[in-house]
Amino acid sequence: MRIAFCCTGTEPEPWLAGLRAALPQAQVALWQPGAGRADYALVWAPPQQFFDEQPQLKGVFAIGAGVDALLKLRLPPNATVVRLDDAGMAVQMAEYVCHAVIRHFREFDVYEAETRQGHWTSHKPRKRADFPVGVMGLGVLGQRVARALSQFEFPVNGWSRSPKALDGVRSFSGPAQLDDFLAASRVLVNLLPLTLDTQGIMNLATLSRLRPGGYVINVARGAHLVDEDLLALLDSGQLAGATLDVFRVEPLPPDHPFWRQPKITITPHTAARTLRATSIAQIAGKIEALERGESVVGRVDRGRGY
Ligand code: NDP
Ligand code: OXD
Repeated sequence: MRIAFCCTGTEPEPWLAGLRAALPQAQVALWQPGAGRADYALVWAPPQQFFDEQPQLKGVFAIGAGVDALLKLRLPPNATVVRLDDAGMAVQMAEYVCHAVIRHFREFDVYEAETRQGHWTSHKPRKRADFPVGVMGLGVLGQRVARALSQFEFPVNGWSRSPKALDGVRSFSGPAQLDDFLAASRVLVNLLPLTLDTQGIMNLATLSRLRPGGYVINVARGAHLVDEDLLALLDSGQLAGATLDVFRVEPLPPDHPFWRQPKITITPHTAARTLRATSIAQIAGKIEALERGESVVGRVDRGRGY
């Protein structure tokens, strides 16, 4: 069995060594233009040339959870496309989102600014009931985030394509229930995949439906958010702030107005990182399962876009 590794922006050697150790029967190689044909591939931001030269691939494994960029390429017609299924990302995402929600709810950002100025001031405690959190996307990551938030006793709403029954989460589904979901939420967490249906979903109309003093946490993809609409709602005071990990252009260009808006907290696409050892173990297990003719979880539905 031959495995090609084609991941832009990733140091290949530790991945190649890990894959060789996990699958000693396989020939694992870093892809170079003109390389021999492989059975399986591990990819992140591969060039189109890679797939054009490898039409026989049986399986394509993204070393991330989001496959929006991958699905824009012409892929081998018969390849099973598989994304990472948690692989250590869900707990990181739960940490990130809980940190952002709690920092805003408890006003830790305000306290930090005040104590830096030498001010000893305490603020009236805010009520958790006044901060219902809406999680858009209740998949592998969204469900873990919703569970963590409900353990902190925030009221949690969730919105997905199909209805869900999750303890401590009020479920909304489909376009018909989006307005009700937004109206019931004050903090909005985006964990949707980027698809034709979800691009630009956080815009003037939808963000205006949040409860007054709304707060936006975008950890999915930059193209879910209409940047100008967020800025307008922050300027008008309708939204209280935002924590953004993902952007339409990454790295966020130095002249982008988000850098200068003090109500926006920026992190550099780091909410949930791919963990190499866990990911290799997961992918190796799935390659073995596919070789045995079994099905695997995390299979991407190309038509659905995630
Ligand atoms: P999943 O595919 O497991 O879950 C997607 C969820 O979104 C599902 O609940 C799905 O509904 C819902 N959904 C999809 N389309 C729609 C729609 N049109 N309307 C309503 N709900 C919809 O994805 P993950 O949880 O694994 O990951 C989510 C995203 O997080 C990734 O696509 C990626 O962009 C981003 N990400 C960001 C990282 C970071 O570091 N910032 C790291 C990793 C991922 P249903 O359940 O009904 O199918
Ligand atoms: C992912 C990401 O999709 O890193 O895994 O954003």
